[in-house]
Amino acid sequence: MHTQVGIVGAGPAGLLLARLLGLAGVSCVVLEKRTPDYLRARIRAGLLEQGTVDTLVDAGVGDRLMRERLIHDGVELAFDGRRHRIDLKALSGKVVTIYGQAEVQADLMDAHAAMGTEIVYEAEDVSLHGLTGDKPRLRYHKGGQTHEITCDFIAGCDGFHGVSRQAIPQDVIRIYERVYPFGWLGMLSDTPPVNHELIYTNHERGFALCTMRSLTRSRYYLQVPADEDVGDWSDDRFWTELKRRIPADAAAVLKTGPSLEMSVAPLRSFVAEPLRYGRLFLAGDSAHIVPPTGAKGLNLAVADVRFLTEALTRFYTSGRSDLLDGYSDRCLARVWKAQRFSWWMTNLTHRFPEALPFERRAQSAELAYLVSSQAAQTTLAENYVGLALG
Ligand code: RFL
Ligand code: PHB
Repeated sequence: MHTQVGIVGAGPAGLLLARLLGLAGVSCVVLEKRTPDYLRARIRAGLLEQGTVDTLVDAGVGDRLMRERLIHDGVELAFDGRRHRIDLKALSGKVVTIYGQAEVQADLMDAHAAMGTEIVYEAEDVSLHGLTGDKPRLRYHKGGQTHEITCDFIAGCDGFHGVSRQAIPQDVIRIYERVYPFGWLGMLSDTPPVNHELIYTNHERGFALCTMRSLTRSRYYLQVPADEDVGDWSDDRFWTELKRRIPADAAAVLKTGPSLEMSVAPLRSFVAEPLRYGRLFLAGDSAHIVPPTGAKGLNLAVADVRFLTEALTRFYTSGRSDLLDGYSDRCLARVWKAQRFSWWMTNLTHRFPEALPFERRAQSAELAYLVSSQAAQTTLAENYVGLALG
Protein backbone atom coordinates (compact mmCIF):
# COMPACT_ATOMS: atom_id res chain seq x y z
CA MET A 1 0.00 0.00 0.00
CA HIS A 2 1.22 3.54 -0.79
CA THR A 3 0.25 6.96 0.49
CA GLN A 4 1.80 10.39 0.07
CA VAL A 5 2.03 11.23 3.79
CA GLY A 6 1.97 8.57 6.50
CA ILE A 7 0.93 10.10 9.82
CA VAL A 8 1.67 8.47 13.17
CA GLY A 9 -0.78 9.53 15.89
CA ALA A 10 -4.41 10.69 15.76
CA GLY A 11 -4.22 13.36 18.45
CA PRO A 12 -4.92 16.98 17.53
CA ALA A 13 -1.64 17.33 15.56
CA GLY A 14 -2.08 14.18 13.46
CA LEU A 15 -5.77 14.70 12.75
CA LEU A 16 -5.41 18.38 11.90
CA LEU A 17 -2.54 17.60 9.53
CA ALA A 18 -4.57 14.85 7.87
CA ARG A 19 -7.50 17.23 7.53
CA LEU A 20 -5.52 20.10 5.99
CA LEU A 21 -3.65 17.75 3.64
CA GLY A 22 -6.90 16.05 2.67
CA LEU A 23 -8.45 19.40 1.78
CA ALA A 24 -5.35 20.19 -0.31
CA GLY A 25 -5.69 16.92 -2.21
CA VAL A 26 -2.68 15.18 -0.62
CA SER A 27 -3.36 11.56 0.33
CA CYS A 28 -2.57 10.28 3.82
CA VAL A 29 -3.08 7.40 6.20
CA VAL A 30 -3.14 7.87 9.97
CA LEU A 31 -1.97 5.15 12.36
CA GLU A 32 -3.16 5.42 15.98
CA LYS A 33 -2.54 2.95 18.76
CA ARG A 34 -5.61 3.83 20.88
CA THR A 35 -9.36 3.43 20.33
CA PRO A 36 -11.62 6.31 19.19
CA ASP A 37 -13.44 6.23 22.56
CA TYR A 38 -10.18 6.64 24.44
CA LEU A 39 -9.21 9.67 22.31
CA ARG A 40 -12.60 11.35 22.77
CA ALA A 41 -12.44 10.93 26.55
CA ARG A 42 -9.02 12.62 27.04
CA ILE A 43 -9.49 15.98 28.81
CA ARG A 44 -6.20 17.92 28.62
CA ALA A 45 -6.07 21.47 27.20
CA GLY A 46 -8.71 24.16 27.28
CA LEU A 47 -7.30 27.44 26.04
CA LEU A 48 -6.83 28.28 22.36
CA GLU A 49 -4.95 31.20 20.86
CA GLN A 50 -6.57 33.16 18.03
CA GLY A 51 -4.14 31.65 15.51
CA THR A 52 -5.28 28.18 16.57
CA VAL A 53 -8.94 29.15 16.22
CA ASP A 54 -8.22 30.59 12.75
CA THR A 55 -6.47 27.39 11.67
CA LEU A 56 -9.35 25.22 12.89
CA VAL A 57 -11.80 27.43 11.00
CA ASP A 58 -9.62 27.21 7.86
CA ALA A 59 -9.66 23.44 8.29
CA GLY A 60 -13.48 23.51 8.20
CA VAL A 61 -13.82 22.28 11.78
CA GLY A 62 -14.75 25.61 13.35
CA ASP A 63 -18.55 25.63 13.28
CA ARG A 64 -19.23 24.20 16.74
CA LEU A 65 -16.14 25.97 18.09
CA MET A 66 -17.49 29.36 17.01
CA ARG A 67 -20.91 28.56 18.47
CA GLU A 68 -19.85 27.12 21.81
CA ARG A 69 -16.57 28.81 22.69
CA LEU A 70 -16.14 31.31 25.50
CA ILE A 71 -14.06 34.40 24.75
CA HIS A 72 -11.89 35.82 27.52
CA ASP A 73 -10.61 39.40 27.39
CA GLY A 74 -8.54 39.05 30.54
CA VAL A 75 -6.95 36.72 33.07
CA GLU A 76 -6.36 37.03 36.81
CA LEU A 77 -3.22 36.53 38.81
CA ALA A 78 -3.61 36.10 42.59
CA PHE A 79 -1.03 36.17 45.38
CA ASP A 80 -0.95 37.24 49.02
CA GLY A 81 -4.72 36.74 49.06
CA ARG A 82 -5.32 39.46 46.44
CA ARG A 83 -6.55 39.24 42.84
CA HIS A 84 -5.12 41.27 39.97
CA ARG A 85 -6.73 41.33 36.53
CA ILE A 86 -4.58 41.51 33.43
CA ASP A 87 -6.56 43.05 30.61
CA LEU A 88 -5.34 40.97 27.68
CA LYS A 89 -7.48 42.74 25.13
CA ALA A 90 -6.50 46.27 26.15
CA LEU A 91 -2.81 45.35 26.38
CA SER A 92 -2.43 43.13 23.29
CA GLY A 93 -5.51 43.81 21.16
CA LYS A 94 -6.29 40.08 21.26
CA VAL A 95 -8.47 37.68 23.25
CA VAL A 96 -8.23 33.97 24.07
CA THR A 97 -10.77 31.20 23.50
CA ILE A 98 -11.95 28.57 25.95
CA TYR A 99 -12.88 25.36 24.12
CA GLY A 100 -11.78 21.94 25.32
CA GLN A 101 -9.20 19.81 23.53
CA ALA A 102 -11.69 16.93 23.81
CA GLU A 103 -14.09 18.98 21.66
CA VAL A 104 -11.35 19.81 19.11
CA GLN A 105 -10.54 16.10 18.97
CA ALA A 106 -14.23 15.19 18.48
CA ASP A 107 -14.72 17.83 15.76
CA LEU A 108 -11.66 16.54 13.88
CA MET A 109 -12.73 12.90 14.20
CA ASP A 110 -16.24 13.73 12.94
CA ALA A 111 -14.82 15.68 9.98
CA HIS A 112 -12.57 12.75 9.05
CA ALA A 113 -15.42 10.27 9.32
CA ALA A 114 -17.40 12.46 6.89
CA MET A 115 -14.53 12.80 4.39
CA GLY A 116 -13.52 9.14 4.63
CA THR A 117 -9.90 9.59 5.74
CA GLU A 118 -8.13 6.31 6.33
CA ILE A 119 -7.44 6.20 10.08
CA VAL A 120 -6.25 2.90 11.49
CA TYR A 121 -7.10 2.78 15.20
CA GLU A 122 -5.55 0.18 17.50
CA ALA A 123 -2.51 -0.06 15.23
CA GLU A 124 0.03 -2.02 17.29
CA ASP A 125 3.84 -1.90 17.24
CA VAL A 126 4.07 0.95 14.72
CA SER A 127 7.64 1.22 13.41
CA LEU A 128 9.37 3.56 10.95
CA HIS A 129 11.83 2.41 8.28
CA GLY A 130 13.97 3.83 5.48
CA LEU A 131 13.72 7.41 6.71
CA THR A 132 16.80 8.61 4.86
CA GLY A 133 15.72 7.10 1.54
CA ASP A 134 13.03 8.46 -0.77
CA LYS A 135 10.37 5.86 0.07
CA PRO A 136 10.09 5.64 3.86
CA ARG A 137 7.82 2.92 5.26
CA LEU A 138 5.47 2.46 8.19
CA ARG A 139 4.92 -1.02 9.57
CA TYR A 140 2.31 -2.06 12.13
CA HIS A 141 0.34 -5.01 13.42
CA LYS A 142 -3.39 -5.30 13.50
CA GLY A 143 -5.72 -8.29 13.74
CA GLY A 144 -2.75 -10.65 14.01
CA GLN A 145 -1.30 -9.44 10.69
CA THR A 146 1.66 -7.27 9.74
CA HIS A 147 0.93 -4.35 7.43
CA GLU A 148 3.31 -2.03 5.61
CA ILE A 149 2.67 1.36 4.02
CA THR A 150 5.12 3.03 1.65
CA CYS A 151 5.08 6.83 1.87
CA ASP A 152 6.70 9.91 0.35
CA PHE A 153 6.95 11.46 3.81
CA ILE A 154 6.18 10.47 7.40
CA ALA A 155 4.78 12.88 9.99
CA GLY A 156 5.54 11.93 13.59
CA CYS A 157 2.52 13.27 15.49
CA ASP A 158 2.53 10.59 18.19
CA GLY A 159 3.08 12.72 21.27
CA PHE A 160 5.80 12.69 23.88
CA HIS A 161 5.75 8.91 24.45
CA GLY A 162 5.51 7.99 20.76
CA VAL A 163 7.90 6.02 18.56
CA SER A 164 8.69 8.60 15.86
CA ARG A 165 11.22 10.64 17.80
CA GLN A 166 12.82 7.38 19.00
CA ALA A 167 13.37 6.40 15.36
CA ILE A 168 15.90 9.24 14.96
CA PRO A 169 19.48 8.15 15.74
CA GLN A 170 20.66 9.61 19.04
CA ASP A 171 23.72 11.22 17.50
CA VAL A 172 21.68 13.48 15.21
CA ILE A 173 19.10 14.66 17.76
CA ARG A 174 19.75 17.15 20.54
CA ILE A 175 17.56 17.09 23.64
CA TYR A 176 16.96 20.07 25.92
CA GLU A 177 15.00 19.21 29.03
CA ARG A 178 13.89 20.45 32.41
CA VAL A 179 11.76 18.32 34.73
CA TYR A 180 9.91 20.18 37.50
CA PRO A 181 9.67 18.81 41.04
CA PHE A 182 5.84 18.88 40.97
CA GLY A 183 2.80 18.00 38.89
CA TRP A 184 -0.76 19.23 38.41
CA LEU A 185 -3.70 17.42 39.91
CA GLY A 186 -6.63 18.26 37.62
CA MET A 187 -10.32 17.89 38.38
CA LEU A 188 -13.35 18.40 36.16
CA SER A 189 -16.81 19.02 37.57
CA ASP A 190 -20.24 20.08 36.37
CA THR A 191 -20.32 23.20 38.50
CA PRO A 192 -20.37 26.82 37.33
CA PRO A 193 -16.84 28.31 37.20
CA VAL A 194 -15.82 30.29 40.28
CA ASN A 195 -15.00 33.30 38.10
CA HIS A 196 -15.82 34.32 34.52
CA GLU A 197 -12.08 34.38 33.70
CA LEU A 198 -9.14 32.16 34.71
CA ILE A 199 -7.39 32.71 38.06
CA TYR A 200 -3.73 31.67 38.44
CA THR A 201 -2.88 31.65 42.16
CA ASN A 202 0.54 31.59 43.81
CA HIS A 203 -0.01 30.39 47.39
CA GLU A 204 2.31 29.09 50.09
CA ARG A 205 0.57 25.69 49.91
CA GLY A 206 1.26 25.61 46.16
CA PHE A 207 -0.09 26.88 42.84
CA ALA A 208 -3.78 26.62 41.95
CA LEU A 209 -5.56 27.34 38.66
CA CYS A 210 -9.27 27.95 38.20
CA THR A 211 -10.32 27.38 34.60
CA MET A 212 -13.38 26.07 32.80
CA ARG A 213 -14.82 24.25 29.81
CA SER A 214 -18.17 26.07 29.68
CA LEU A 215 -20.48 28.15 31.87
CA THR A 216 -21.58 24.96 33.62
CA ARG A 217 -18.34 22.96 33.68
CA SER A 218 -15.27 23.88 35.72
CA ARG A 219 -11.71 22.66 35.56
CA TYR A 220 -9.41 23.18 38.54
CA TYR A 221 -5.75 22.32 39.04
CA LEU A 222 -3.57 22.05 42.16
CA GLN A 223 0.21 21.86 42.32
CA VAL A 224 1.11 18.52 43.95
CA PRO A 225 4.35 16.54 44.34
CA ALA A 226 5.34 14.88 41.03
CA ASP A 227 4.77 11.37 42.45
CA GLU A 228 1.37 12.17 43.97
CA ASP A 229 -1.14 9.28 43.95
CA VAL A 230 -4.50 10.48 42.66
CA GLY A 231 -6.08 7.71 44.76
CA ASP A 232 -5.23 9.74 47.85
CA TRP A 233 -7.53 12.55 46.71
CA SER A 234 -11.24 12.42 47.54
CA ASP A 235 -13.48 15.13 46.07
CA ASP A 236 -13.72 16.63 49.54
CA ARG A 237 -9.99 16.83 49.97
CA PHE A 238 -9.62 18.51 46.57
CA TRP A 239 -12.27 21.18 47.24
CA THR A 240 -10.92 21.88 50.73
CA GLU A 241 -7.39 22.31 49.42
CA LEU A 242 -8.52 24.51 46.52
CA LYS A 243 -10.45 26.78 48.92
CA ARG A 244 -7.37 27.18 51.09
CA ARG A 245 -5.22 28.28 48.14
CA ILE A 246 -7.47 30.64 46.16
CA PRO A 247 -8.25 34.14 47.50
CA ALA A 248 -10.96 34.23 50.19
CA ASP A 249 -13.48 36.14 48.07
CA ALA A 250 -13.23 33.48 45.36
CA ALA A 251 -13.34 30.61 47.90
CA ALA A 252 -16.51 32.13 49.38
CA VAL A 253 -18.40 31.74 46.09
CA LEU A 254 -16.82 28.48 44.91
CA LYS A 255 -19.49 25.94 43.94
CA THR A 256 -18.45 22.37 44.69
CA GLY A 257 -19.84 19.11 43.32
CA PRO A 258 -18.84 15.57 42.35
CA SER A 259 -15.75 15.22 40.16
CA LEU A 260 -16.13 13.82 36.65
CA GLU A 261 -12.41 13.15 36.34
CA MET A 262 -9.24 13.57 38.39
CA SER A 263 -5.69 12.94 37.20
CA VAL A 264 -2.08 13.98 37.84
CA ALA A 265 0.11 15.34 35.03
CA PRO A 266 3.88 15.80 35.49
CA LEU A 267 5.40 19.14 34.45
CA ARG A 268 8.23 19.16 31.95
CA SER A 269 9.97 21.44 29.49
CA PHE A 270 11.44 19.49 26.55
CA VAL A 271 12.70 20.19 23.03
CA ALA A 272 14.18 17.73 20.53
CA GLU A 273 16.13 19.36 17.69
CA PRO A 274 15.93 19.30 14.74
CA LEU A 275 12.31 18.39 13.93
CA ARG A 276 13.36 16.63 10.76
CA TYR A 277 15.32 13.49 9.99
CA GLY A 278 15.43 12.57 6.30
CA ARG A 279 11.79 12.18 5.27
CA LEU A 280 10.45 12.15 8.84
CA PHE A 281 8.98 15.39 10.23
CA LEU A 282 8.02 15.69 13.90
CA ALA A 283 5.10 17.90 14.94
CA GLY A 284 3.51 18.71 18.30
CA ASP A 285 4.28 16.94 21.58
CA SER A 286 6.49 14.35 19.83
CA ALA A 287 9.08 17.13 19.45
CA HIS A 288 8.40 19.45 22.36
CA ILE A 289 6.62 19.63 25.71
CA VAL A 290 5.86 22.70 27.80
CA PRO A 291 4.52 22.88 31.35
CA PRO A 292 0.79 23.70 31.02
CA THR A 293 1.07 27.00 32.93
CA GLY A 294 1.23 29.10 29.75
CA ALA A 295 -1.41 27.01 27.91
CA LYS A 296 0.91 26.63 24.92
CA GLY A 297 1.14 22.87 24.16
CA LEU A 298 -1.83 22.43 21.86
CA ASN A 299 -1.28 25.85 20.31
CA LEU A 300 2.31 24.95 19.41
CA ALA A 301 1.18 21.65 17.92
CA VAL A 302 -1.29 23.51 15.70
CA ALA A 303 1.40 26.00 14.57
CA ASP A 304 3.77 23.12 13.64
CA VAL A 305 1.00 21.50 11.63
CA ARG A 306 0.23 24.72 9.83
CA PHE A 307 3.89 25.08 8.80
CA LEU A 308 4.17 21.42 7.81
CA THR A 309 1.01 21.63 5.70
CA GLU A 310 2.38 24.67 3.87
CA ALA A 311 5.69 22.89 3.28
CA LEU A 312 4.14 19.66 1.99
CA THR A 313 1.55 21.35 -0.23
CA ARG A 314 4.27 23.56 -1.74
CA PHE A 315 6.24 20.39 -2.50
CA TYR A 316 3.29 18.66 -4.14
CA THR A 317 2.08 21.67 -6.11
CA SER A 318 5.40 23.10 -7.33
CA GLY A 319 8.03 20.47 -6.57
CA ARG A 320 9.88 22.93 -4.35
CA SER A 321 11.33 21.65 -1.09
CA ASP A 322 12.48 24.98 0.38
CA LEU A 323 9.73 25.06 3.02
CA LEU A 324 10.40 21.45 3.96
CA ASP A 325 14.07 22.35 4.39
CA GLY A 326 13.14 25.36 6.54
CA TYR A 327 10.43 23.57 8.55
CA SER A 328 12.48 22.73 11.63
CA ASP A 329 14.03 26.19 12.04
CA ARG A 330 10.71 27.90 11.47
CA CYS A 331 9.01 25.78 14.15
CA LEU A 332 11.88 26.03 16.61
CA ALA A 333 11.89 29.84 16.51
CA ARG A 334 8.32 29.77 17.77
CA VAL A 335 8.78 26.78 20.07
CA TRP A 336 11.63 28.38 22.01
CA LYS A 337 9.67 31.57 22.62
CA ALA A 338 6.80 29.50 24.00
CA GLN A 339 9.28 27.43 26.03
CA ARG A 340 10.69 30.57 27.57
CA PHE A 341 7.25 31.93 28.40
CA SER A 342 5.91 28.66 29.87
CA TRP A 343 9.03 28.23 32.00
CA TRP A 344 8.79 31.85 33.19
CA MET A 345 5.04 31.56 34.04
CA THR A 346 5.76 28.32 35.92
CA ASN A 347 8.57 29.92 37.91
CA LEU A 348 6.39 32.91 38.70
CA THR A 349 3.32 31.04 39.94
CA HIS A 350 4.55 27.81 41.58
CA ARG A 351 6.20 27.11 44.92
CA PHE A 352 9.48 25.28 44.38
CA PRO A 353 10.28 22.96 47.30
CA GLU A 354 14.02 23.59 46.95
CA ALA A 355 13.78 27.39 46.53
CA LEU A 356 16.24 29.43 48.58
CA PRO A 357 14.72 32.19 50.75
CA PHE A 358 16.39 34.59 48.31
CA GLU A 359 14.56 33.05 45.36
CA ARG A 360 11.21 33.20 47.15
CA ARG A 361 11.71 36.92 47.88
CA ALA A 362 12.70 37.53 44.26
CA GLN A 363 9.53 35.72 43.12
CA SER A 364 7.42 37.97 45.39
CA ALA A 365 9.15 41.02 43.98
CA GLU A 366 8.50 39.85 40.42
CA LEU A 367 4.78 39.41 41.14
CA ALA A 368 4.63 42.85 42.75
CA TYR A 369 6.48 44.37 39.80
CA LEU A 370 4.19 42.68 37.30
CA VAL A 371 0.97 44.03 38.78
CA SER A 372 2.44 47.54 39.09
CA SER A 373 3.93 47.79 35.60
CA GLN A 374 1.99 48.11 32.38
CA ALA A 375 5.13 47.22 30.44
CA ALA A 376 5.46 43.92 32.32
CA GLN A 377 1.77 43.13 31.90
CA THR A 378 1.99 43.87 28.19
CA THR A 379 4.82 41.35 27.89
CA LEU A 380 2.73 38.72 29.66
CA ALA A 381 -0.37 39.53 27.57
CA GLU A 382 1.49 39.46 24.25
CA ASN A 383 2.85 35.98 24.97
CA TYR A 384 -0.29 34.60 26.61
CA VAL A 385 -2.58 35.46 23.67
CA GLY A 386 0.01 33.97 21.29
CA LEU A 387 2.81 35.47 19.23
CA ALA A 388 2.35 36.04 15.49
CA LEU A 389 2.75 32.85 13.42
CA GLY A 390 6.04 33.93 11.84
P1 RFL B 1 -1.04 13.97 21.69
O1 RFL B 1 -2.32 14.67 22.02
O2 RFL B 1 -0.29 13.35 22.78
O3 RFL B 1 -1.40 12.88 20.58
C1 RFL B 1 -0.50 11.88 20.19
C2 RFL B 1 -1.27 10.71 19.64
O4 RFL B 1 -0.36 9.70 19.21
C3 RFL B 1 -0.79 8.44 19.69
N1 RFL B 1 0.37 7.55 19.78
C4 RFL B 1 0.64 6.56 18.92
N2 RFL B 1 0.01 6.15 17.81
C5 RFL B 1 0.56 5.11 17.14
N3 RFL B 1 1.69 4.45 17.54
C6 RFL B 1 2.34 4.84 18.65
N4 RFL B 1 3.46 4.21 19.03
C7 RFL B 1 1.83 5.95 19.38
N5 RFL B 1 2.23 6.60 20.51
C8 RFL B 1 1.34 7.55 20.73
C9 RFL B 1 -1.44 8.75 21.03
O5 RFL B 1 -2.32 7.72 21.44
C10 RFL B 1 -2.16 10.05 20.71
O6 RFL B 1 -3.46 9.85 20.23
O7 RFL B 1 -0.04 14.94 20.91
P2 RFL B 1 -0.32 16.16 19.89
O8 RFL B 1 -1.32 15.73 18.83
O9 RFL B 1 1.01 16.66 19.52
O10 RFL B 1 -1.10 17.26 20.77
C11 RFL B 1 -0.47 17.92 21.83
C12 RFL B 1 -1.49 18.32 22.91
O11 RFL B 1 -2.26 17.20 23.24
C13 RFL B 1 -0.79 18.88 24.18
O12 RFL B 1 0.25 19.75 23.82
C14 RFL B 1 -1.76 19.67 25.09
O13 RFL B 1 -2.71 18.83 25.66
C15 RFL B 1 -0.98 20.41 26.20
N6 RFL B 1 -1.85 21.15 27.14
C16 RFL B 1 -2.36 22.40 26.82
N7 RFL B 1 -2.09 22.95 25.63
C17 RFL B 1 -2.64 24.16 25.29
O14 RFL B 1 -2.36 24.67 24.20
N8 RFL B 1 -3.52 24.83 26.12
C18 RFL B 1 -3.85 24.34 27.35
O15 RFL B 1 -4.69 24.92 28.04
C19 RFL B 1 -3.23 23.09 27.75
N9 RFL B 1 -3.52 22.56 28.95
C20 RFL B 1 -2.16 20.59 28.38
C21 RFL B 1 -3.00 21.33 29.28
C22 RFL B 1 -1.68 19.33 28.77
C23 RFL B 1 -2.00 18.82 30.01
N10 RFL B 1 -1.50 17.54 30.32
C24 RFL B 1 -2.34 16.46 30.65
C25 RFL B 1 -0.12 17.24 30.02
C26 RFL B 1 -3.32 20.83 30.52
C27 RFL B 1 -2.80 19.59 30.91
C28 RFL B 1 -3.12 19.12 32.30
C1 PHB C 1 -7.31 24.39 30.96
O1 PHB C 1 -8.39 25.00 30.74
O2 PHB C 1 -7.27 23.17 31.12
C2 PHB C 1 -6.07 25.20 31.07
C3 PHB C 1 -6.12 26.56 30.89
C4 PHB C 1 -4.97 27.32 31.02
C5 PHB C 1 -3.78 26.69 31.35
C6 PHB C 1 -3.73 25.31 31.51
C7 PHB C 1 -4.88 24.55 31.37
O3 PHB C 1 -2.67 27.43 31.52
